[in-house]
Order: sequence, then C-alpha cells, then structure tokens
Amino acid sequence: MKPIFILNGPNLNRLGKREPEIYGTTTLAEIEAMCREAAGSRPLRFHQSNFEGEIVEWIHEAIDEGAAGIIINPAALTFTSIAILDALKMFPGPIIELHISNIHRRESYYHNSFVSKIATAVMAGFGPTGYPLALQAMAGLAGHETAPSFRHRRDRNI
Ligand code: CA2
Repeated sequence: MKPIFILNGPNLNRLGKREPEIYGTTTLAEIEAMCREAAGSRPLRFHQSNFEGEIVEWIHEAIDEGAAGIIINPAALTFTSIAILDALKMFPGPIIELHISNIHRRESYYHNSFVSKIATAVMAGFGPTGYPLALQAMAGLAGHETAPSFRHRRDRNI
C-alpha cells in the first residue's frame, strides 16, 4: 500500500508550547500519534522541518515512491515558497493543503497561498483535528482519481 506523506513547515515543532490561543496545546508529536491512529494500516511519512529545501526533498521522495497523496502544512512557507510550489507541481497525486488556523481570518499576509495554486483541496481552521480529518479526506481522493477537483488539477495547464 502506497504511503501518504504528511509534511510540516517551519516552527510547527513548537506547537503546544507557544500561542495556544491560536494553535491549541497539542504538540506535533501528539498530532503525529493522532495521524498514525487514524491511518490504520496505511503507511505514513510524517515530517517537520524549519528548512525549505528539506521539505522540497521530501516532496521529491513522495514523487519517487509513488505516494498515494501529500498532506502539507507549509506554515509560513505557504506564502513565500515558489520552490515548494514547483516541487508539488511534479507530484501526480492528490495534495491537501492544511492549516491549523483559519488563515483567511488572520492578518492579510496570511491570505495569499502559493500552495493553493496546485492543491487538490485546502483545509484551514479545524485546529489539530484537521490532521486526522485530512487523512480521512485523502482516503477518498486517493481512491477516486476521477473526483472533480482532482480531475481539474490534472486538466489544468500548470
Ligand atoms: O495555521 C497553520 O497551521 C499555519 O500554517 C501555522 C503557521 C502560520 O505561519 C500559517 O499562517 C498558518 C505558523 C506555524 C508556527 O506555529 C507555531 C506554533 C507554536 C508557536 C509558534 C509558532
């Protein structure tokens, strides 16, 4: 069974320690445990990095492994990284962009996501629970490549 990659960007290793009013008190390790429980027998590759290039290389690994899908919370790189966008463009499977907070209800500099230009779906505002919810949603996307949003992504000249 092909793995699902869950990739996390800068500072998410600090979850649970700072800004609980925005991100809650759940740590990233606890989120990973929630994901592994939700995934059941589906293999997961769960990563976090404060470095853009490392995230790009994990996207390359997902491409090379023929991963079933990518769930990515790029954190601040969401709004700045063309490198991550370019890497995601090479991935043929479904991509879910995931944010703990509702980025559209926050400061304006959090409103323009590069990753949303390629993502099959975007989830934001569910808190840490968004991660197992995204896994549940990915099960549907990965299993039905004819889903309208997924088919749209393949048809788009990107
Ligand atoms: O809501 C999300 O998941 C974000 O991707 C989190 C990013 C933020 O830049 C995005 O706009 C939305 C920030 C990740 C940093 O998380 C921290 C966690 C604890 C303490 C400090 C930062």
